[in-house]
Parts: sequence; structure tokens; C-alpha cells
Amino acid sequence: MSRKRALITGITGQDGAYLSHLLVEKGYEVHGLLRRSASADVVNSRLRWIGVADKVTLHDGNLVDQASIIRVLQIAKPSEIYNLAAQSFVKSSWQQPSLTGTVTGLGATHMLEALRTVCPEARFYQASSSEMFGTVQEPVQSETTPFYPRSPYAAAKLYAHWMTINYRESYGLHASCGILFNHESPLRGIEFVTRKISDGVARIKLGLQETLALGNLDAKRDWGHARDYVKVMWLMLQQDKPDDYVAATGRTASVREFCELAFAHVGLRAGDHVVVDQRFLRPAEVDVLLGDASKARDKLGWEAETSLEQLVAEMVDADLARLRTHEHL
Ligand code: NAP
Ligand code: G4F
Repeated sequence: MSRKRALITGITGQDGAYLSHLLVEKGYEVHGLLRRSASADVVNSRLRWIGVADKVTLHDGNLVDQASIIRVLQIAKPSEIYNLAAQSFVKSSWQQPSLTGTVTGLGATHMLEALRTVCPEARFYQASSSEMFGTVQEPVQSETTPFYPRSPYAAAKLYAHWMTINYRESYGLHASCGILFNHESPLRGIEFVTRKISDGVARIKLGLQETLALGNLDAKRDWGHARDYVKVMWLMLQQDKPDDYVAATGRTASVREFCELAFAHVGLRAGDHVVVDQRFLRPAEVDVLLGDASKARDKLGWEAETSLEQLVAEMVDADLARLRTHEHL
């Protein structure tokens, strides 16, 4: 039997690396869309870290260039497409709202149109986000909770979300949206708060810096591990019928609590090192997110497996190891 073929956009990001690893383990032929960078030596650093850089095929292309997507689909001939590419940093979306709308929003339409033209039988996963709940309309958010986006990023994701549903209903595509709550890992970008904290804690522990400057310490998130969350993406595309699912842990914690856990892991106190810097505040904030993933549990048999304590420990340990060996990621 021929191997299943998957195309991942955003393959060089956090989730792209974990999903590649999962699919390679499952015997897939994995292809990825790679946007050209002047720093070509670091573009696949996450794929190298996770051990799959030489097991995936990368294709030059960009979500804003529809012709490049069509060409990559013609070459890769995927039966499953995971659209993970995005300008994914919420704070930057106020600085670059048009770019965010073009990549994160319109990029999904480019993918859907290309799929419809080249390989309409392929199954499609859209990386939707809990950020779409924004100013939450219910204390616990599920697939039926109304959305209230609070950033250009969230508005762009909401457009992509509804376009995916619209294409499913209009053209009968096997297209599904995963409304994923925050998920982190040692491969998280350094600008996101959890990795900024784990890296900062490791630096303070090793005597490389004294303080950690953060923004809103009271914001609360439902934080899981990316390794667990890529499994739900794959499970969604194995179902006979496309559908939308929330993935979350069902536990929320504040940025302050995340700091306390991370500093305690190395025998330090967050209160001795964390300072608030107004530069890291946002024009509008999502105060609290807490997800209900019971639909994914009941229909897909999926549950988050990693506790917040385990996640924090793994991230801090990875940053300590990196700094000790002068590895950059
Ligand atoms: P990430 O680490 O920021 O990765 C984003 C990926 O998109 C990178 O590979 C990036 O390439 C690529 N990309 C950006 N602009 C592109 C363009 N114009 N053309 C092609 N590729 C482009 O994000 P992540 O944490 O893995 O998240 C994956 C997806 O899930 C994103 O869509 C994100 O918005 C969404 N999401 C994430 C979370 C979370 O908590 N992590 C939660 C819900 C939804 P470069 O490497 O070249 O920058
Ligand atoms: O780590 P963050 O930047 O992630 P955010 O904004 O929740 O977005 C992430 O999760 C979304 C899912 O809900 C994804 F769709 C999105 O792509 C991304 O992966 O910030 C988390 C919280 C915010 O409330 C922020 O204001 O941490 C607060 N925070 C406090 N100090 C900080 C900082 N965030 C960052 N990045 N840096 C700080 O110094």
C-alpha cells in the first residue's frame, strides 16, 4: 500500500515540528511549505531539534502567493493538508494588521481555493484559535460559545474559520477547524510569554540576568502541551465527517502562576525577579480563557495528557540545557 501524503503549511513553526514528528512516526510522506528566508541556516532548526529535518520534503512557497500553493499541491499530491501557517503572535497583529489579515486570514482562503482546484478530495485542517473567544461570552468556552475577537489576529482567524466552514458547506470539502487553546513546548517561539518565562528563569538561574520583565501578570490561559495538541489535528482528519472541535485542558492559570511554577522549579521565587514593564501590555487584552474539550474527548477519544507542572518543568529544563550548550532556538 502506498504511503499517506500530508502537506503542512507552517512546518517550521512549533506545531509544524511536532506534527511532522507525529506523521513521520505514523509512516506518512510529509511535505511542508517553506517561505524563503535570508537566514536559511536557521529555518529548519525546530525540525532538526525534533529529529525529522531529513525525513520531510520542503517546498518553496508562501501563503500570500496563490500560484506557489497551487504548484506545491500539484507536486506533493497530499491526501491531508494541515494549514498551520500564520502570523501567529497576537501582539504583533496590532503593529502589522494588514499583514496579519493577509497571511492569517486570506491565506486560508488561498489554501482552500487551491485545494478545491487541485485536490478536492484532500482533507483539510484549519488552525483556528481560542483567541477568537476574546472577551468571553461564557465562563467555559466550547464549540457553541459565541466569538468576540479582541485583536487583529483574532479577527483574521475568525475570517479563516468561517471560510473553512463556508467551503465545507458550499463545496462538500472534508474541511475541519481545530479551535485550539494555548499550547506550548520547548519549541515555542521566544516572544510568547511561556517561553519568555522559561528562558528568563533559566538565564536567572545561571546568573546571566537578574530580572524578568513582563506585561499583564493577571491574564489567564488554558495552557497545554503542543505534543498533545497535534494529535487532535490528526484525529480530526481521520473521521468520516469533517467537523470543528475545541482542544483544551480544562484548567486555567495566570501568567503570575506560570512564573511561580517556573521559578519554583529551579528553587527561586518569582517575586524576587519578575518586574512589570508597560511595553509588554496590549491595546486590548483577552483576560481569561478556559476550554471545554468534551466533544473531542467523546467523539475523537482525545484528551490533553500533560499537566501544567510537567509542561513548565520540561520547558525550563530545555532552556537550561540550551543555555549550558550555547544552543540557539
Ligand atoms: P508558529 O510557531 O508561529 O509558526 C507559524 C508558522 O507559519 C511558521 O512556520 C512560519 O514560518 C509560517 N508562516 C508565517 N507566515 C507565512 C507565510 N506568509 N507563508 C508561509 N508560511 C508562513 O505558530 P504555532 O504555535 O506553531 O501555531 C500553528 C498555528 O496554530 C498558527 O496558525 C497559530 O496561529 C495557530 N494556533 C496556535 C496556538 C498555540 O497556542 N500555539 C493556539 C491556537 C492556534 P517561519 O518559520 O518562516 O516564520
Ligand atoms: O503568550 P502570549 O503572547 O499568547 P496569546 O496572546 O494568548 O496567543 C497565543 O495563543 C493563542 C490561542 O489562544 C494563539 F492563537 C496565538 O497564535 C498564540 O499562540 O500571551 C499570553 C498572555 C497574554 O494575555 C499577554 O498579555 O500573556 C500575557 N503577557 C504578559 N506578559 C505576555 C507578557 N505575553 C507576551 N508575549 N510577553 C509578555 O511579556
